[in-house]
Amino acid sequence: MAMTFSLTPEPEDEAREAGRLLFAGPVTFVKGVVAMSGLPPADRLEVCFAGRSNVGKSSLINALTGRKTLARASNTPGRTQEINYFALGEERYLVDLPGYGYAEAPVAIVAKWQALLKQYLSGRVTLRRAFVLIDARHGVKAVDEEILTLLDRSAVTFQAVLTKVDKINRVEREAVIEQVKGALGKHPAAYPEIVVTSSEKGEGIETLRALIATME
Ligand SMILES: Nc1nc2c(ncn2[C@@H]2O[C@H](COP(=O)(O)OP(=O)(O)OP(=O)(O)O)[C@@H](O)[C@H]2O)c(=O)[nH]1
Ligand SMILES: [Mg+2]
Repeated sequence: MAMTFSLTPEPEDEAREAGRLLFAGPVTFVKGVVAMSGLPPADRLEVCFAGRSNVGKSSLINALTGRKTLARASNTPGRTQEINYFALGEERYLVDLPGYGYAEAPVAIVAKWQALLKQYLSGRVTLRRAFVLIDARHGVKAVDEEILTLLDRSAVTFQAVLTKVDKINRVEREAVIEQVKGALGKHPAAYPEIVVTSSEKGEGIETLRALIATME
């Protein structure tokens, strides 16, 4: 059966308020994890942010939490090399994953990240959803397919999040959304709604907050 994809609608007032409240509460950096044994206790729901190096994962976490420098964001690709855990009070973990597709990363390091990523995605029982970030200027690329397939195999529901949408115009926006819809159609673990965001301009941020707050 063909899946149909749409954009995530604006949240209802109640969900929007739940999102606002959750993200207005205390946010703390918990730890950077380099091995499964280092994961914090699985005592609350968590969502992770995956995507190519430089796609805007850390910037999105900063925008969601309204803290400019909570997650390190930079022009240097491959900066985030650990699984970084952030806590929203005692309600949720937000997990910033190492970026993939960074051509200059040494092979041995890449292999190590991939192994950890695989273990994390298939072995974390409280992981409720993976947000897979896609640069709105580029759409879904071959390097993204690898993680989408990994998510299918791990049976982790993933939701595509377009980033940096402030950098493209209306026409480009429609085109990339169509491209992403087509690419997601091949993945059984894809959640049927796409979120369009700009960490720079705030677009889609309240929608994501509401999604994370109302997840069960
Ligand atoms: N215009 C614009 N630039 C953005 C946006 N989000 C991120 N950027 C820029 O994109 C670059 C990379 O952002 P990061 O948040 O560090 O990307 P990342 O995915 O965490 O990268 P790694 O940790 O290396 O995997 C930075 O220069 C950001 O300022 C956005 O919504 N709009
Ligand atoms: Mg980062």
